[in-house]
Amino acid sequence: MSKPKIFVARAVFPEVLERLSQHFEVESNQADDVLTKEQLTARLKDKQGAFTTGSDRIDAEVLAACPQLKICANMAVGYNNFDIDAMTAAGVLATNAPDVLTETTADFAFALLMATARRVTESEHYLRAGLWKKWSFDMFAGSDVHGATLGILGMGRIGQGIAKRGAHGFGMKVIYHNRSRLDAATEAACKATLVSKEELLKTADHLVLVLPYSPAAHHIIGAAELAQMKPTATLINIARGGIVDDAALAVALKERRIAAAGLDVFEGEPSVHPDLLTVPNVVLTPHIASATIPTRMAMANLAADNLIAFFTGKAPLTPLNPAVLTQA
Ligand code: 8YV
Repeated sequence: MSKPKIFVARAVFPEVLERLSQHFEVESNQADDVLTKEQLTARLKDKQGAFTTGSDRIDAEVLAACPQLKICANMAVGYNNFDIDAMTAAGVLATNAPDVLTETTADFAFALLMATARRVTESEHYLRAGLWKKWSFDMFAGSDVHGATLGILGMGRIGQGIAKRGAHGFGMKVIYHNRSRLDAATEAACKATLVSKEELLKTADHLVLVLPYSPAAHHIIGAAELAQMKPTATLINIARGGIVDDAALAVALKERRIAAAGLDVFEGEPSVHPDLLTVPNVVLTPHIASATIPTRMAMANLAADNLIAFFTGKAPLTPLNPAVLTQA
């Protein structure tokens, strides 16, 4: 029997490709070219499966041109690159890669928070530029992380990991806003209190965004929300570009309406709003929150596991539209 054909849309670990090739006829993009929609469609046309990343958009147009496609396995927990409704309508299973990146991503939220609040990159640039001539009492004075109020918008698995680090590691008071309230045991483990969005914005010393992107979350932090934050506050976005209005944020940072921001995701990335590149009180990283080798390996293997399970008649591990599996 011939093996199902799959396309791996971006470069991955050779070990994972090797695993996949035991089960599939694999075509891969090890050159790691960022494919246009037309190129992606052309490569998927004769495939039954796709191994995708957050930069590969699967929508109704792609699906219509690829009638043999049965499953798209995303090597990401976020899946706003998938049009889930269109995939369900086309009978194409979508899977993502949750859990395996939770702790690594929560670690990174703290890396970015601490770098931002304590002005690590700004002061390093100053030193490298040869500007450091003497100690002074307020040089690069930042804001404390320990004991401060940590606000979390979006309290899923990663939000909870951040809350635990803040509450137990840094003695922070943790407040959160989420679509639904956590159960009492989880709230207690996170030492977190549910508040309104307005209260969150007004009270947080450090506000971390960890909610999934959806059209409803577009610019959920814009000029009006930034105006409600403390002028001493820090804003951290490790969620998705588009959740923050980057142009409004650049203005707020420039005018010191908030103290600083740490951003790992951007509207239209890899492009970054030009004004964010010129304001000093922002720490910018290129979407690396899940980037450790063990975690990226686990994410890739989970995407591979989903493909292998699906084509060997087993239950996929992390389906997003499981209704497809029972469709006639
Ligand atoms: C991925 C992410 O690295 O998992 C996610 O949702 O944003 C990152 O961990 C990125 O999306 C590439 O797939």
